[in-house]
Amino acid sequence: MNAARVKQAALSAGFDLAGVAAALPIADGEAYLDWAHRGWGGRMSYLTDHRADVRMDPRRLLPSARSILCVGLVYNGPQPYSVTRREAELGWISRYAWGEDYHVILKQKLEDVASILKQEESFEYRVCVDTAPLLERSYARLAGLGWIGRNTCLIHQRLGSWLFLGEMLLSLDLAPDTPPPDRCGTCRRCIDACPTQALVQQEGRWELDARLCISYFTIELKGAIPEEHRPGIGRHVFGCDICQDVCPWNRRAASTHDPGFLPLHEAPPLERLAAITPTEFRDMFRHSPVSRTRYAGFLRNVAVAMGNSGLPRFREPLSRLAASDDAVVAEHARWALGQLQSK
Ligand code: B12
Ligand code: SF4
Ligand code: SF4
Repeated sequence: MNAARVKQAALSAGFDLAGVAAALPIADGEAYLDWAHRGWGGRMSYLTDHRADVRMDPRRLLPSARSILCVGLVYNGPQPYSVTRREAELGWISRYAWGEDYHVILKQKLEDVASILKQEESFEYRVCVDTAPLLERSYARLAGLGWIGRNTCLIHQRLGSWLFLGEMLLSLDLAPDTPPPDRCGTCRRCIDACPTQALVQQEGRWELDARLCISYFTIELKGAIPEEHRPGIGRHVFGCDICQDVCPWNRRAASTHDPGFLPLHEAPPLERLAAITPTEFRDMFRHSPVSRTRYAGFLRNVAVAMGNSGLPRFREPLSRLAASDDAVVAEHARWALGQLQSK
């Protein structure tokens, strides 16, 4: 079987992009270890524990691996970007979490690709989407899917950066693709737009200090959000899209053709979110990436967003959250009340 056939099978299974990289260690691995050792992964221990070393060689995930099929799937829709939604009463859920959980959708499609190809030849494979210790963006770049922008996202010249990535490690020997040129040029819009200055230059290239990123605070960080970082979070209740919203390559970004990514939750009113019960939270976000924050983490984020809204009418729902049994939610709500008071 050759690389063209494998990529064709990926496109016929519904992926927007497909390319091949060799299943070998890569130079970005060193930069990754530096990043992890510098502590820029914050408390995401799954990035910095023994799994940091696993990331150095894809053959540690599948010893027989010779090639990596890298795929991209667009999740974007025609809805306006967060930087244009100014309504103070609305929270912002980031674009990637509006629909169903992408892990499930991409894994199923990759299994479909394996089934198609298995009819023609037998091989070993392993499917990865997000959670495996693999440098997904780096391999996707090597497989020709796009370049890595200063916002650290993989960008495709025609489709933009609203892409999920997935991989299939394969025991097949396939001809690798070549990475495209970096097309950021002299632009630095993402760097200037980031409200928390999380994009930092490090030895000539831009990296993300996750400890400053809104996406990290609102999705990954458990417990209290450091007070000094709360104002920068604005009205984000799950993730952040700003450094992609402002990217010129997303001005005419493609829209998804996958019904699973049709938006269910976009910019919900904060007042409604502050009042949801645990059962409503489960029902609303059962199949969505938002479930990762869990109920209390989500209410914590809603409290911060209300505190940053400047709207006095949020005092009442915040007073209710301040009486929460969850100490973290209650403390963030008290902080938010203080913010509204000081305004
Ligand atoms: C941890 C994690 C996060 C962390 C840290 C993000 C980060 N930039 O490091 C947090 C929680 C902040 C996060 C946020 C988001 N994430 Co995330 N995240 C991951 C995860 C699980 C690991 C990433 C990682 O290893 N980070 C550590 C840094 C050092 O590695 P890296 O960013 O991959 O960078 C490597 C290469 O890109 C390369 N590189 C970086 N810069 C440059 C520059 C040049 C010139 C070159 C040659 C190479 C190069 O070297 C680095 C290794 O040293 C991946 C899935 C995976 N297994 O890879 C998803 C992933 C990166 N996330 C994804 C998404 C969608 C997001 C969000 C958009 C979600 C949101 N809306 O909130 C944001 C985007 C924020 C941003 N600007 O990056 C997608 C990215 C798709 C894309 N088009 O790039 C991934 C690939 C998940 C997936 N399977 O689709 N994420
Ligand atoms: S996701 Fe938001 S906070 Fe994180 S780097 Fe991009 S703009 Fe900054
Ligand atoms: S906003 Fe500009 S610098 Fe940032 S990723 Fe896009 S093109 Fe590159």
